[in-house]
Amino acid sequence: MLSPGRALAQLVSRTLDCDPSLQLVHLNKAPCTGVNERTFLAIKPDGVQRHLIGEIIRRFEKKGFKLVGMKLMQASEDLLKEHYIALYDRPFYSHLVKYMSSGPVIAMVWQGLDVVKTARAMIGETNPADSRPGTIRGDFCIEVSKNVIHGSDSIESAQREISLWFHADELMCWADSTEHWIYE
Ligand code: D4T
Repeated sequence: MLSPGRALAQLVSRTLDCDPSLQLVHLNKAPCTGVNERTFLAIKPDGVQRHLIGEIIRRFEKKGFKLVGMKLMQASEDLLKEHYIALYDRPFYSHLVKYMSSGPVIAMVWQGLDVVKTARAMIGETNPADSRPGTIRGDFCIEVSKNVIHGSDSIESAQREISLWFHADELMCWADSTEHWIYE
């Protein structure tokens, strides 16, 4: 059972994050479900170098998802080792960490109904050769080790990755004026 203080904190957090009439509320303790589900996406160094930032953001924006956090950054090896910890024993792990830290990446948090699953579908398969045309990897890359974009593979991964890459005050809750044309 939650203490009264904690229950109140959860209620406040939930109210703040879900109320679209509040324009710019900074917080990270969101109940990430329904239309407030969030995913972590990162345009990898090859995507940045190949000038694909605008093209990739355009796809998620036009789909109807809401951008709630974004930064251009050079990720440290420590951050990337933690991010890819589940792949620690894979032969490509060190190369992956080096490549991901070799140049700037665009780290982003997107929000919307089923955004984790839908973003993965829009991204395509891990190996671009298996990705259908129309997906990001199907359209813009060839090799698995240069596959342009990362997307969280589950809601749990998304929550872990968002808190790894972003501070609470870097995420924004804002009212999207088109929302009632996107959701019932
Ligand atoms: P990410 O995590 O980058 O969105 O990729 P996926 O979720 O689609 O796939 P993953 O975690 O299995 O792989 C992470 C990352 O490692 C690169 N990779 C993968 C690689 O360089 N060689 C390989 O053989 C594999 C399987 C590509 C994505």
